[in-house]
Amino acid sequence: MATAGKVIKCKAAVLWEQNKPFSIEEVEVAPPKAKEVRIKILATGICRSDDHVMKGTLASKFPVIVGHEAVGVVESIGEGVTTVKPGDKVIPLFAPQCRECKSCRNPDANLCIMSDFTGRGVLADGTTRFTCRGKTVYHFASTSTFTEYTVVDEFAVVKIDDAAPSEKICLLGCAFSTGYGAAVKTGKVTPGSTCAVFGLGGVGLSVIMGCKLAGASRIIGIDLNKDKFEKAMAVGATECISPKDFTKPISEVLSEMTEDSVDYSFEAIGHLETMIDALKSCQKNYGTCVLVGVPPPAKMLAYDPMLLFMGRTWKGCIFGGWKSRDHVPKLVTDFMAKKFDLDQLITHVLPFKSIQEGFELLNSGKSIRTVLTF
Ligand code: COD
Ligand code: ZN
Repeated sequence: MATAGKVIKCKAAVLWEQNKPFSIEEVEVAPPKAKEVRIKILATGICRSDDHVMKGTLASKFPVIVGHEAVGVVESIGEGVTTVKPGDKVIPLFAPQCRECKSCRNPDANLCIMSDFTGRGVLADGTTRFTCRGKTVYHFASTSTFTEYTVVDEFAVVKIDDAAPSEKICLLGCAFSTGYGAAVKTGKVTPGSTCAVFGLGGVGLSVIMGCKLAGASRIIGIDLNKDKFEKAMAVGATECISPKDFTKPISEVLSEMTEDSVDYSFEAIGHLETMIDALKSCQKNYGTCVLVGVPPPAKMLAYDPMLLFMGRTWKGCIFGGWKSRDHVPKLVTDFMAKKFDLDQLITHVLPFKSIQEGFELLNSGKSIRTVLTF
């Protein structure tokens, strides 16, 4: 492309400091260095984790360009890039896969050593490709997608089917893959089993879709907000309950509803109390509980070890446990084959310039997923 090798000036949503709104700025995006890829973003979803950076509950340097759930097209590649080429439709990967580290070599693991969950904010060579008003701007989670163009390391991007609709499959970059993978990949829900899903936001709904696809016979959705029930039933819950309707813990309610508790429980809220109640909710001898909600920073859990001693399995996962470069293209293929539907999760589509409105929808609880288009 004509822009290859040159600095691109484009629009990006910059967070200059914590607790301040996005500022749409003209930024300079440097060309990709060796083993890097410059991407033109086509669509990007708004995720709670982006909001966590804004509020300071997720570590990051400032100024920063956040956003990590997107689809784009490769504009140019640096020296030595072999897995994508200009013109390819791609998904940037916040959970990268270098294919060399110990986790990448383990068939059951997905937390690549190159992941940036601690807020380093730079590419693998230790520098950034963004500047704005003469200042260095940091990257976020190996991706940075709230910009017309971004640069990522080759290990943090994968080619997908060119025919896939960008405004929908951007959700495979985070929300859907996270919840769906928690059920089918990490929890390994079995046909005929019973499941309980705590929290019916976008992630919880994706867990429900996974449980349904895995053949669960009973899927019980739990949320304080009963407005969430209709959609949960539409995507596969067989019944929904609210803690507000009971004086006892949900784990006890579930035990009565299901004859000695559910086989699988999932926590998609991110609260310490519901994490423990989700653990108590799975069958005491063989049940599995999966933590999907991001725990609050610097908080400890206190719970009765007997809960685990009796035989329960307690696990967690990031990005559903998927190995991103191996699995994301297959998830896109499954979507194209109509194995699951993402329409239920997308409540709003807005132009990129309305990003601040998208975050207001998130914070008022009115949206499940807002997708920004360019
Ligand atoms: N009991 C029942 N329901 C509750 C309670 C409670 N005590 N408290 C809140 N809820 C409900 C809310 O009413 C809401 O419906 C739901 O829980 C939470 O939904 P959202 O919409 O706030 O959140 P989501 O679905 O977008 O999910 C966000 C998580 C909170 C799960 C968040 O931790 C997350 O995004 N996790 C993904 C994990 C991951 O891998 N992240 C990595 C990159 S983002
Ligand atoms: Zn996310």
